[in-house]
Amino acid sequence: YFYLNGEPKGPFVPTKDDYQKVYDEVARLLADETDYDDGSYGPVSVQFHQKPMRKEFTDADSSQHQVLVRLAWHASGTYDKETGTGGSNGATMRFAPESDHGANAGLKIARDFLEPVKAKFPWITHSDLWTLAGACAIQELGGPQIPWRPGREDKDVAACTPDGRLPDATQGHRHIRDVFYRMGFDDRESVALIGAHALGRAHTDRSGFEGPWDFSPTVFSNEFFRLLVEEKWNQRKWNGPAQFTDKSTSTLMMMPTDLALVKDKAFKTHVDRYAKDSDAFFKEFSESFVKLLELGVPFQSKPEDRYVFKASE
Ligand code: ZEM
Repeated sequence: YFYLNGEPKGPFVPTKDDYQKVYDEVARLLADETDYDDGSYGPVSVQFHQKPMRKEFTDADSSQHQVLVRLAWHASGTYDKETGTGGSNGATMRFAPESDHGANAGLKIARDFLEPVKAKFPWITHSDLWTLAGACAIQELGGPQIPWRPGREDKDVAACTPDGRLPDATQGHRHIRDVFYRMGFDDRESVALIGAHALGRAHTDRSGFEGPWDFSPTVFSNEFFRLLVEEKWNQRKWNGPAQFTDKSTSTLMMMPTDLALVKDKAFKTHVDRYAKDSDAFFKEFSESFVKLLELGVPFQSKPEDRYVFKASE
């Protein structure tokens, strides 16, 4: 209930402006947090195609934006179109066992980051907040607009999804199709979505993999696809899981599922197209990401009622 002068005034019905305030708060916290970075991978300081000095990657290299994108993705990517279970509606990753699923390692950081926002705007559900924050992070990192609408409800622990619904990076093209088709995506949408790997990096203490996919991991771009096509990728010699490194600088990485996108002919058609056409990637990523965040959500509103949030300056 919404209280005015201590009197309950009936259910509070938030408007677009109220959700924009949530967006602004997430963006503000992200900007504050980014100031603590060493800045070496900040959006301003790194130019595309610039080859940085070889360096070790530390936590200071990644801001919270990328992990918020990963949270929105893992909250949504459990969807199973046959049973209608999983998906962003429910925010069941708040609970064990789902919070402890191997694929979700490191996402507590993202969930905790958003708790002060939830405290400030208690009327928003966790499931709406997590998806809105993902849309916010994409836009704030220079990505396409992500039209978003509310309507998700939090569910309890009984709605947790079984382990194994999210993709496993050690696998190949067949596994990618199994997982993304189960959600209801086709090849084109699957490839577009995985292009989010332009952002952020892998952490040895989360997934076991290590490093960023491109030279500007805090800028949304089609660099992931360009590098997949233009670089030569060699297996990295190390004790960690099988991953690949770029021949030119040995500073970047690709996981087996990433390279599956150029080994598989049908996937590669889209990789080639996105590598050449950034506008097509931005447009198709946005459409696919909007669809991802809405899988299995019983909206009262119509697609044309989605909000387009104003990005911060
Ligand atoms: Zn990811 N992803 N992902 N992904 N992902 C990681 C990191 C990030 C896969 C995967 O196993 C991994 C999509 C698809 C797939 C992001 C977004 C999206 C990491 C590293 C792994 C292992 C985690 C770590 O160590 O911190 C696989 C197998 C995928 C499909 C085949 C889709 C789709 C995404 C969004 C639309 C993002 C933003 C990151 C970087 C996170 C960070 O903290 O920097």
